[in-house]
Order: sequence, then C-alpha cells, then structure tokens
Amino acid sequence: VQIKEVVLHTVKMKLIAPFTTSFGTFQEKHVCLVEAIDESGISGWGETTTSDEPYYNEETTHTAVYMLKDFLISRIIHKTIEHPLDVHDMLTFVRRNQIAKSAIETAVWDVFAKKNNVPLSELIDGTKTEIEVGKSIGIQATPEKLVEKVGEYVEEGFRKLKVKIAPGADLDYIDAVRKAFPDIPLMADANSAYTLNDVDQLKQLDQYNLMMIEQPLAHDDIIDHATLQKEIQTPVCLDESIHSLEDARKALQLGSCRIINIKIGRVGGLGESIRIHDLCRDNGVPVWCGGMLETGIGRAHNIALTSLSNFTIPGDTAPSSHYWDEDIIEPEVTMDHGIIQVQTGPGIGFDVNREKLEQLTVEKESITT
Ligand code: OSB
Ligand code: MG
Repeated sequence: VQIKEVVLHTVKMKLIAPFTTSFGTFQEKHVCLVEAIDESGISGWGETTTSDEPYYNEETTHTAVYMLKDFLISRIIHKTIEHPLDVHDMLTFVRRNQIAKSAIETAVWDVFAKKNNVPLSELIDGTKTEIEVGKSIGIQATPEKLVEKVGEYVEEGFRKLKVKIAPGADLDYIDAVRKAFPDIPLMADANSAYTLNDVDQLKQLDQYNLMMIEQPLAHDDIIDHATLQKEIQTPVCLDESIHSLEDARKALQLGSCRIINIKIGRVGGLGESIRIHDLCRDNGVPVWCGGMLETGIGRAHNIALTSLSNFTIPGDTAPSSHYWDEDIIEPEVTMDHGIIQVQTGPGIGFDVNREKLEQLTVEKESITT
C-alpha cells in the first residue's frame, strides 16, 4: 500500500450525558478523524482517541493533530508499506505521542483490509464472530443514583458493569451496588486517584467480589502497583500505565497487575495492541478492550480488536447510542443481550456518512506531501 493523501477531519462532538471520572468531566470533545487515501482511491479511517484536555494522559486533540501534521504523516505518505504491522516501527523515531501515532496507523490498517477485501478482524486473525460488551459508568451524585443506573444497564443486558471511583466516592457506592446486585460482574476504575497511603481503604474493596480494580495508583507507576497487588485480593488491572509492549512485559514481570486493559490509542496502534494481547495470552493473563468515548470509527477498530481470542473479559465497547445522538458511521452498531456482532464487511466494516461528517467538522485539512 502507498498512501497518497491524508485528510484530517476535526469534528466537535457532544455527549448525550456528561461523563465524570476522578480527573474531570467530559461533555463536549473535539476529535480528529484521520482519512488515509491510497493510490487506488481507497479510504481508510482512524481516530485520535483524545479529549480536549491532557487529564487522562499528556495528549490532547490539538497535540495529536500537530504531531500528525508536523512529524508523523510525512513518515508514512508515499512510502511503500508492505504490511500495517510495519507502521509502528516507521513512527518510533518520535517519542511517545501514542494516540497521534495510532490515528494514522489504524487508518492504514483499514486501507489494507479494504484493499484485500477482508474484514479487519480477519486481517488480524481474530477468531470471534461476536463480542461481549460492558458499560463504564461515570461517578454519580449519590450511591442511589448509581444503583439506578446500574439497574438500567443490567436490564439492557451489559455483561460487565464498571463503576468509576475516587476518594469520597468509593466504598459507599460499591457497597450500595453490591447490595442491590449481589451477583453481577462488577469492577471499579479509579483513574489513578489513590496512593499507597490508601491501602487500607483499597483493602476494604476485597469484600465485594470485584472482577478487578483498574488503575488505582499513579498513571505512570508499575512499582507501587506491584506492592499493592501483594496487599489486596482484588486483581489489579492496568490502564494508564501501559503504553507499549515493553511496559506490559515489565508490569507482568513485576506482578503489577493480573489483567490488562488494552486501548489502541494509548499503546500507539493496532499492531502494538496485538503484540500486547499475544504476550498476555502466552502468560495466562486475560485482557479486555478499553474505551475512550470514541466515535463509531474508533469503536469499529475496538470491536475488530476484541475478536482476538484472549479478550476474554467484556470491554468498554457500548454502542454509539450510549454516547452520541447521531454517529458518523453507518449502519448503527446494535447490541443484543450484551452482544455485538463483529463486522463482516471489508476493513472497519462501516461507511462514513459524509454529510454527517461535514456537519460536525470544524476544521479540515488535506495533506499530500
Ligand atoms: O479510564 O477507561 C477509562 C473514558 C475516557 C477516559 C478514560 C476512561 C474512560 C472510560 C469510558 O472509562 C470508556 C468508554 O465507555 O468509552
Ligand atoms: Mg480506565
């Protein structure tokens, strides 16, 4: 494949409801949809899974667009790409900026799959035809409100409920949910809100039979997490701390976690996601696919990735209707009893609605050199 043109479509999206984590509340966000066009006119799509502020990690939508324009696209465009697995190494000369790299890398995967007329899941040797879906629930005003939300999502069929926690909104909330729903697959995500001084507090979570606690400690830590994992029974899952295959290898070696949340953007692309998946599989460590409140494009990549066999835990891959009034892809993703069918069309398996895209676009730039 040779990419001849890259179009950066920056869109403004408004969530149907605010989403609160320990680091802040999401309401509106800009994302850049990256369209890579090859010599035969095939368009592949990727997405910067960023938000407007650098609170989850150091990247923002602005920094991702900047990196793409000034450093990344020029390393890809007009080069012969034998396989999309090679794109990761073509971009390693730039340090970090994983989400920016991922946006162009995933677009190349889509082009490649479309060119070979196969679904992306098949190109990556995914074996599942359907995936189990979980729901990530933001911090609510009261435990009662959270119980109500969990009830709605359980009713809808979600296979895993993930509750955001933070100091001051933890044990009471989890206690209320567990009392109301003694048997549901339940987990907590702290988004780095605790330190080792909170071990006693975190130990108390052991009584609630949680599937895991996600990223309890610092966003850049794997040492303290190893200490914590020895102190608590609840399995630790890492999100923010894992940016690469090397990070994953070290975390497993240290015993920093027993589960890994893989996000394509955070680790720099689909290729690195596959490598981390394979490493975890070979070490008997389950993985699941995280979410970044993506549009349908990012989520299509997430669904394809989840078709790999070691994604044994339901991911944060709720259908678009949970985030957006109208998505930019067609057809709409639907969920039945907590199950989403892996797309069977070529590439990401969805069409981009150009009219909808234009309506949401606030900035558009075509790059050909
Ligand atoms: O920590 O997994 C996270 C959303 C934005 C940033 C970080 C996270 C999240 C979510 C929501 O938990 C996942 C989703 O529904 O897309
Ligand atoms: Mg998380």
